[in-house]
Amino acid sequence: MAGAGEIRNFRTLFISDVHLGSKAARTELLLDFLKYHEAETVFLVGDIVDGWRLKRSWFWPQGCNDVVQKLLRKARKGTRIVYIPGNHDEFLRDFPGTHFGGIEVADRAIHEMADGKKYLVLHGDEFDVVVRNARLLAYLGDWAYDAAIAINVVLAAVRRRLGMPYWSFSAWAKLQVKHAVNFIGEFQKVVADEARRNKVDGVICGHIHHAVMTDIEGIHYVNTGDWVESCTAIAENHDGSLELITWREIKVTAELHALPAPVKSKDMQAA
Ligand SMILES: [Mn+2]
Repeated sequence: MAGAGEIRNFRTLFISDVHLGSKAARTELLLDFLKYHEAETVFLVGDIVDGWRLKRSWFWPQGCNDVVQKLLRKARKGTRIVYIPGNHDEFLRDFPGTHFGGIEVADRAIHEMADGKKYLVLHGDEFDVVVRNARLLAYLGDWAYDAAIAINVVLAAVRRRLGMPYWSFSAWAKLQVKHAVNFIGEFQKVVADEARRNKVDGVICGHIHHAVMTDIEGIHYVNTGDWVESCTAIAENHDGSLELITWREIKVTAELHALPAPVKSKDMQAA
């Protein structure tokens, strides 16, 4: 694992749920991460900017600008950057196919890894409705499933026009701590099903702030996590293999090693 000061080069990086504009965004750590990680392509997998927060009260410290500048600079230097909006930055969903500052906007993407495996890349909030009503939809069948997603997309667009916030799965799931594990499992299953319907090998998403790489009935389910708590990213190596990077852990470990030994001693802290 790379220590501080060593730049790593990847084929692709996947980052999501930064929530720029919310006080919880770990912009300093992300900036640091972007400094030490280069890639040919960077996918921003949604909820990069927290439009709902900004609508309520404007909070845009220098750290937010620094992150945006860093990404734009990467784009200028030749990194392909694809921005897939999430529910918190859904204002960008009105602009699929557009470019700004060298950044492409797309609803979802199919990414082919270096080894030829295909992955569906999407934020994942469109499946909230399926997760919420999983049992009912399973009972009603395929048509109800498709209808539920279609209605949800229309409803989200109407709410957006009316200036109402999108219903947030992740916030809601966190409130239901007892059931959160079930909901995460259900979300993963539903997203893996979508990958199967698209006849791809895997899926890379965000939204639920739960970074993981796992196999779900033959589909490689990958979640990028977030830059609010976990500070995680997914990286594709040049051979097509994927890596889950937890930057906070690497940073903390590197900082501990940099500390002189006596400072780490419990006696010193007690004193
Ligand atoms: Mn989201």
